[in-house]
Amino acid sequence: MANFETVEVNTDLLIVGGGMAATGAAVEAAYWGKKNNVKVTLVDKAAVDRSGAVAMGLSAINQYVDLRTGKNTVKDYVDYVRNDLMGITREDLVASIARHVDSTVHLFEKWGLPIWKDAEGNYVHEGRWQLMINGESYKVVVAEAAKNALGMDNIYERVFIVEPLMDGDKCSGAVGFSTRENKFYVFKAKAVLVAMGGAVHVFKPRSSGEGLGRAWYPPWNSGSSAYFTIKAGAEMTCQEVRFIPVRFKDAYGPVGAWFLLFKSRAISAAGGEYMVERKEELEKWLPYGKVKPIPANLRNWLGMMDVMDGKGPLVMKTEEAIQKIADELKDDPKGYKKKMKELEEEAWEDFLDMTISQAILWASTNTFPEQEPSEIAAAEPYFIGSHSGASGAWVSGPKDLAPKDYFWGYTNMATVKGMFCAGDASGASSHKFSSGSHAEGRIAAKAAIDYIVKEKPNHKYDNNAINALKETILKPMDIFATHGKETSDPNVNPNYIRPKQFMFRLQKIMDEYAGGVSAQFKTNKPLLEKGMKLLDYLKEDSTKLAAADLHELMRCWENIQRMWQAEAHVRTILFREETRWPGYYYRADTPTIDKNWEKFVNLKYDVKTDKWDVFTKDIHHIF
Ligand code: SFD
Ligand code: AMP
Repeated sequence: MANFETVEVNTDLLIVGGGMAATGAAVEAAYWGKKNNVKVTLVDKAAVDRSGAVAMGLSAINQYVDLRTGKNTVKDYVDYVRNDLMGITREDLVASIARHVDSTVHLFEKWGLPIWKDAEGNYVHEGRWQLMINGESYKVVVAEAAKNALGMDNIYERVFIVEPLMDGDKCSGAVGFSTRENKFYVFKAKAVLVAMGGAVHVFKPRSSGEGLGRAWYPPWNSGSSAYFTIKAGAEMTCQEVRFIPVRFKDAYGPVGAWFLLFKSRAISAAGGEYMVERKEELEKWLPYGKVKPIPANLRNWLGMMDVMDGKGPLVMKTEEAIQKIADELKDDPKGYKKKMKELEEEAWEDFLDMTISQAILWASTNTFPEQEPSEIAAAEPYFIGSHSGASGAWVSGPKDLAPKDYFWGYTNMATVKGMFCAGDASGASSHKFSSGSHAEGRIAAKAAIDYIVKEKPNHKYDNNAINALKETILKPMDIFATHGKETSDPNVNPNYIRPKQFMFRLQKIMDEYAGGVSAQFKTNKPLLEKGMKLLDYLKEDSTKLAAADLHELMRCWENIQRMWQAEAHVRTILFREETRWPGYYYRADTPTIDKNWEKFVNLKYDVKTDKWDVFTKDIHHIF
């Protein structure tokens, strides 16, 4: 076996991940931990300052409920989320975040995040729930707060977490490896808070060749949360509710600021505005076709229909939107010029704050947003429970809000004891975004400390099992060391598969059989069944993955984790015999929305029998 030192770390609460939810968890856990003498440790595969989805920064805070002014209520937010997700949402979880998210945003401001203000000193809204920020350093700001709270001695960076440790039915830690040194890490803990983000590159991306790796959501979120929770035996929910964002094509610049702040229109090459011309289609998706705002997946769907009719490309009328705003000052030439400059700057900053590559693409293609429109397109599917998708673990709601069967003792605890989830890791509570994920991290951390204090878990560890895990996790290094020199091209070898090839194979299966970009997001039962069979073969070959170095070892495990996310997804779409989110995926053999399916589809993996169980759970309304 590869010669790796084993490093053991003993702690009370282990936070796995270092993104928005994890940094929120760190701040809250440090506070309650100090009061209760509970040790808190955080481990991230990257450097917390720039890890996760907010690495590049963001240009908006997408969840701010504004309870202070009384303009909105928690119920308003729950109604918005339920409608956007076509009825499939845990109202208790959405409300739990909504009632706390404003205080998290106020903390961001206190820590130094610049939030746009108007002349009266009020926050500048992008839309009803969204605030504009100068967010290039957003992640550094929240990371600093987390580091100050925990102390660097309690933070492990560049350690990739692979597997949970279990003591019977309780989660007792995690194992992983350093991506810089030959070290295998064993974290022993009384409770674990999972916040390792969503999953990208499960489906074949539009980007290829020199653009490979460019995606809207960060490619380094590779399904670790889903894998970790599934392997621990946790019940998972909404694994079919992937997210397809419409984005500026090829560099994936977000559209929210254009639609909401600049009030821009999107049209097809044929000149029509699909949101207007295809209004009648919305009647087919009632009652959600009639709600305001129109659900994200239905907005996608109307645009996709234009593309499928050969009317593409779709474009965002940036020049028209900018002109319309500036025209308000057309009788004041000086003011007009100043406004035009300001709008131009805002357009560029929107991308420079969060998707720098889109600004680079605009620059390299001589695009002047104030003069010409830009192409937009539906991106490949992502698994991201914090945005407009919903996949994640099935977690307990808060005692005061949760219906009986949604509550089992500690808020945000999965169905596995001692395992808490937040951000993309927890499901059925969409539209938390960066701020809600941070708030949910805080909620989950407080509950996890409470669990540790009240339950006083005292775990047993099986050294043989840990050694076996070490052997399995490092096996790709052994395979390459043994066989790597047997062929002149190390990519072509009958004894192994390299992680990049493995990833391409996974993406091809998902793209063609599970409704990816090249299948126009459409699938059906026979396609899914064939896809499942191919995933089985892929799983067989995953034991033959080979890694030439530590970086590739990480790539091997990222792709195994993606494969498990893929399997959970295919099994769930197969089970739900309707089409509920046509702009996310379309089951061509069950092409309509069906009231009888207004239920959660949950699933669970049993590690002992290697069997999956897929079943429904009722939706309870509390508002
Ligand atoms: O408009 C392991 N998001 C936006 N949110 C907003 O509030 N405003 C916006 O403007 C947003 N936009 C946006 C957004 C994201 C992206 C990529 C773009 C634009 C281009 C969404 C939020 O960013 C998102 O909802 C939250 O960040 C989710 O938080 P969380 O904590 O669930 O995920 P994370 O922040 O990505 O962190 C994951 C962490 O896990 C680590 N990790 N660590 C150890 N071992 C492993 N195996 C690990 N695997 C992963 C990561 O390193 C990271 O620290 S807009 O376009 O929507
Ligand atoms: P995006 O940039 O697409 O991630 O959007 C940012 C925020 O604006 C999210 O909360 C979206 O749901 C919302 N949003 C984007 N476009 C629209 C639209 N056309 N109508 C209503 N809300 C939107």
